[in-house]
Amino acid sequence: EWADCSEPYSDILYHKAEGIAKITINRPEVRNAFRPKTVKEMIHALADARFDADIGVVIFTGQGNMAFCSGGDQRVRGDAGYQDDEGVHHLNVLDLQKDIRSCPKPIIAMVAGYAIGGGHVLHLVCDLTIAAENARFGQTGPKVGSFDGGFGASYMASVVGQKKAREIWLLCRQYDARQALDMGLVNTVVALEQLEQETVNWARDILKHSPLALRTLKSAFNAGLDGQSGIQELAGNATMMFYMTEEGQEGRDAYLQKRHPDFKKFVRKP
Ligand code: 1HA
Repeated sequence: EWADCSEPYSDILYHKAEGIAKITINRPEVRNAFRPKTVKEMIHALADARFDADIGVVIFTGQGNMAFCSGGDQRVRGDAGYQDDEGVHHLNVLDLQKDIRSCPKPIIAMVAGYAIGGGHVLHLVCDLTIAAENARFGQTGPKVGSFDGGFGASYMASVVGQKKAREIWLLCRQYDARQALDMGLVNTVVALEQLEQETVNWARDILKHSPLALRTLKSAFNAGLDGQSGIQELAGNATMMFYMTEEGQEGRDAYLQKRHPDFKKFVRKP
């Protein structure tokens, strides 16, 4: 049974249950297109999930069966981005993408219906994607005057290969769940009625495993493609684990006790 934590939000729903946080874009009337506020709320909820020690896995999804997300809300697209209520233009979904990648907890995209445009890139940057049989995937940028040349291009190419990634962007076709599975864009395809149960099953399996192993693996998978910031993440985990050792703590203790550190008792491993 999900606990409802949606109270502070208008554009999303936010739920928690047994170690799982679920963030749902709640704008089904526009196929769950996001406006700056939607993205701001998703960033906020994701941060909450990250800092909640009881949460081990995050699910991203869209309200209803018609769409996961149809990308940026074209009705509020101004001349330099998507306009918020103050008229300021944003491309803040790029910040959300970075937060999804750098979140040390696994994130699963649960996709029913359309994952299109910027909504397609959102599922792409999640660690895993569980698709319902009615899921449809694709980019529209070159058709509607946009493109995502960041994770949307290079990371997509690393997921589906260069030829397929270029096809997806150059032709702007839609692909059904089976085609998406065949090209490695999703992890599994299930009946629509099974979608949430199956996604929760995957999350439960993940929750059985070592949090430290999971977070280090995630940063390791990111490291190559994310360049300096990928290395920073991976190295941050190394530092965290070093802090957890007696050897690391000897340095701290010596400093605080105003004495020379004694590292002699720590063996040099081959
Ligand atoms: O590329 C980026 C970015 C790149 C760099 C940095 C930041 C970025 C941020 C965003 C994006 C983008 O997302 S660009 C791509 C924007 N999205 C699209 O081009 C997809 C537009 N939607 C569709 O192609 C179709 O609606 C659909 C394939 C998702 C669903 O088709 P379907 O089932 O036939 O429904 P449809 O009748 O088209 O849509 C239902 C309602 O939802 C329509 O409104 P209504 O006529 O009922 O008033 C439709 O206009 C609305 N809607 C759907 N998607 C959007 C939308 N309204 C605004 N924005 C949308 N994205």
